[in-house]
Amino acid sequence: MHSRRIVAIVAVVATAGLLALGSGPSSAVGEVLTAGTNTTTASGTPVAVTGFNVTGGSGDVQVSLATSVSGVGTITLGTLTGLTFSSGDGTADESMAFRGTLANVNAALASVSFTPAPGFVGVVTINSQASDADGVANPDNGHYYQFVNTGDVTWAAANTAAGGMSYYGLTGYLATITSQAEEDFVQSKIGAAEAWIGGSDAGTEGDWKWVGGPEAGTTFWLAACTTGLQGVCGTTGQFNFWSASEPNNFGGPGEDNLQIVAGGSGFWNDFPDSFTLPYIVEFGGLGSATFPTGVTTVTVTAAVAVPSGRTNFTG
Ligand SMILES: [Ca+2]
Ligand SMILES: [Ca+2]
Ligand SMILES: [Ca+2]
Repeated sequence: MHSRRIVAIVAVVATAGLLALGSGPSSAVGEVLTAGTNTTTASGTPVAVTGFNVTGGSGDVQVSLATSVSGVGTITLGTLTGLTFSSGDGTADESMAFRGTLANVNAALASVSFTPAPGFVGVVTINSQASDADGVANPDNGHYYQFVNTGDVTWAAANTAAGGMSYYGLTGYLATITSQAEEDFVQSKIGAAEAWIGGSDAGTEGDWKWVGGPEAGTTFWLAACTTGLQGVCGTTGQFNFWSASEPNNFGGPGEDNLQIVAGGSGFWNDFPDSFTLPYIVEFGGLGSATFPTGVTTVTVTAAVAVPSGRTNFTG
């Protein structure tokens, strides 16, 4: 891979992930990413790639940079001040993702260089992307989540609010938890707080369905699954994470809405809509994500050598 002799198309992708204010995905997005300026270098010679810049949005931003294929060279940042890396470390990386204040991110973006792999000649593509810094995707499904803890609301109000939220083109919905990995990721967002999620049995008592997202209308729990189930129900084929003896439809009016209980266990409980809680919104599967992205090329030419056995004319 390090000695290809034909011209290849290599993509270096710079990904800048920009999230809005610290609360998460739905806050002010609107970052604008300017990709680096296309440039040229000789084989084996590092070159500065100038022109990368992020503007707009608010709060910290996240940026990623990556070559489109492996083995063609690496990207290095000359300035690492104030950056936190979620992949790579900013030195000789084929891909990297980092976050920081807009000023620190732009200082780093002003110090980008590309070092061609030994012997490589051809065109390298560097891809870039930006987003707000809280927009960390669940690696299990690529979805984003926002914990809304700015005033407790009923489940119905939370469900309506979630559906009105969007994140870089993805429409929100009350979280649908369909695997242990997703359960764990959501729990990491809410800590010891309690929160509404997107399940309800208001349609038919004891028939628990996800109400929104790609799973809308999917039944995940029926009585045959048994109370307190934590895992996949053999009857529905769906993941559950109930607290012991739940759901129990407790009390006179009953309980038709799904919450994660307080304390950090992540366990589920059926709860009355008249109660008010924070809620967690999921983004992914509805709509298409439109993060700011850019493409930059570095053309690596063969080094010019003076033929042996010949003296340059100096007259
Ligand atoms: Ca989900
Ligand atoms: Ca119920
Ligand atoms: Ca209950």
